[in-house]
Amino acid sequence: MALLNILKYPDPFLKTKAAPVQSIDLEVNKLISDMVETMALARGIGLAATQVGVGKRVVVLDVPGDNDEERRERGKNLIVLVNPEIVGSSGSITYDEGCLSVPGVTAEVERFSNVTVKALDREGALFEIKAEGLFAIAMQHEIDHLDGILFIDRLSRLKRELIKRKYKKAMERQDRAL
Ligand code: GNR
Ligand code: NI
Repeated sequence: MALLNILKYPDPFLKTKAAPVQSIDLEVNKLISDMVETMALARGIGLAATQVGVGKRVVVLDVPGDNDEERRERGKNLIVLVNPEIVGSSGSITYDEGCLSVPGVTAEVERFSNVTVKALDREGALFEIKAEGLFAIAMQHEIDHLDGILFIDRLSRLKRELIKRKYKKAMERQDRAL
């Protein structure tokens, strides 16, 4: 297991579109293990390979459930998506999103409230999963990463410019503190 470096906006690699995984070999398995470890340490609910500088369509998710028990325990809802595809969607939901690649800022983003996603699991078996609420939001957020899209790209131009300024200031503050 190894910790991976999470790329931060405005790293140009975050804008790249990831390629489908051809075979879930040892290398992809190692990537998945390292992404799970990296997501846990960063306390994220999801992580896309693009964020760790790998252009492969791989996502890991660990979205806490509604009850307290599930909120405390990490890895309980761990799910791996290889070559994920949204095959059904409905409704809309607005949520205050954050991103490990855009640390320190959040913004309200509108997405589908329900999605059905088709993907391969770690063993290469095809499966379909229906998601709602935060789980559905996180899946869309991660699939966006694989297509080179950040949550700030989904904001109106005005809101995007405001949040970029806020982010820049937060980053400068952090640099000075180091
Ligand atoms: O940890 C994360 N929390 C989160 C909260 C609201 C909407 C999306 C997310 S995903 C984010 C981790 C991350 O950046 N994944 O790409
Ligand atoms: Ni993100």
